[in-house]
Amino acid sequence: MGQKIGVLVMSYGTPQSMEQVEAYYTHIRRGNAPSPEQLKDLLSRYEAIVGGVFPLRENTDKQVAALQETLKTEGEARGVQFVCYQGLKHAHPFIEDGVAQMQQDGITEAVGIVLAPHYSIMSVGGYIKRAQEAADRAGIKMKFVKSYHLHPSLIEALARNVTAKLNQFEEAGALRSNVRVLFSAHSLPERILKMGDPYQDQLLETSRAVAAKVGLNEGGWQFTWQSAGRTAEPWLGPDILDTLRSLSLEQVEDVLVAPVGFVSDHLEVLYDLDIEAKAIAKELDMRLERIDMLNTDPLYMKALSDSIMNEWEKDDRQ
Ligand code: FEC
Repeated sequence: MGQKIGVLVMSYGTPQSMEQVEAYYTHIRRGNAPSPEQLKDLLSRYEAIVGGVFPLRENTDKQVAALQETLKTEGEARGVQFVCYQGLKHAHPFIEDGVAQMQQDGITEAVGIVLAPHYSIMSVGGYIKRAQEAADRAGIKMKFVKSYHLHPSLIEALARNVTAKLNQFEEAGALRSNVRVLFSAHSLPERILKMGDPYQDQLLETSRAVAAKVGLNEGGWQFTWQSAGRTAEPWLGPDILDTLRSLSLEQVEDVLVAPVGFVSDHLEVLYDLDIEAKAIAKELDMRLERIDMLNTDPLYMKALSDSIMNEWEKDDRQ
């Protein structure tokens, strides 16, 4: 097999035990330890989620393995070998560890991609900055996929998952046209808008494309934020909990949430939506369901692998 090309697959990262939560939280807060109340609150959220305490760890492993498999065929067709390395934002192996491993394995060219489809300077931009700095130190030539929020396979997978849940509403006796679809994503501080950040626009583009593919009419869907940080500055809204309260006033009884900003099962989905939002929905006498997450969906793997190929084959002079 010909030259080895590194693929740095970057993801958020999660602790691997309750004892590691404090260090993890401190890392997210750029070295500032959380208060005892903040730590207690986060520990209780991890305790509350079902299906394994830290499911993101295993899900990221599975996604990277599935992507490696998908890239095998692409490499064979091009006479090169794509080798995946994990680089996590807030846990081991950190982004810098992934780059160091590539250097140790003699990799000189690599492509980086984040397991999050939408670009923001505060999210994907942060991953890329750290990877680029580490690659410069290691003498590795790196290119990056910045976003892939409109890749046809991603839209197809999300639309299929929305349709599957709408069918379930119908089977349970609801009128399909009465179900409100809420597309959601992690909120960020409002100041990103003044920075001309593309995050919000890209999320709306994904939502619009999925809505069109599913055949939702204009009033059948809307976008809302979730999981905002608890800091003093304003975060993008409306938050999903407020959106549910407004929908209740509009007499909406059936809601399907599609967290298009996330790609796997983890705390922000399993707690913020499945426990917290569902509890509010119950109080409001609403039925709230969530679409399945993509995890290792072959269509998602295709979206990642196509985006990596496109970036790798881009002419450097462009
Ligand atoms: O399952 C897990 O263990 C981890 C789930 C998880 C994912 C995730 C994704 C994103 N975040 C984004 C932005 C922020 C900003 C802050 C922030 C804080 C937290 C905390 C936890 C957490 N995030 Fe996260 N995020 C996940 C988990 N996130 C836990 C800390 C406690 C809390 O606030 O709930 C605020 C930082 C600060 O205080 O300065 C900003 C964005 C994404 C989606 C893109 C991506 O995956 O990178 C954006 C998964």
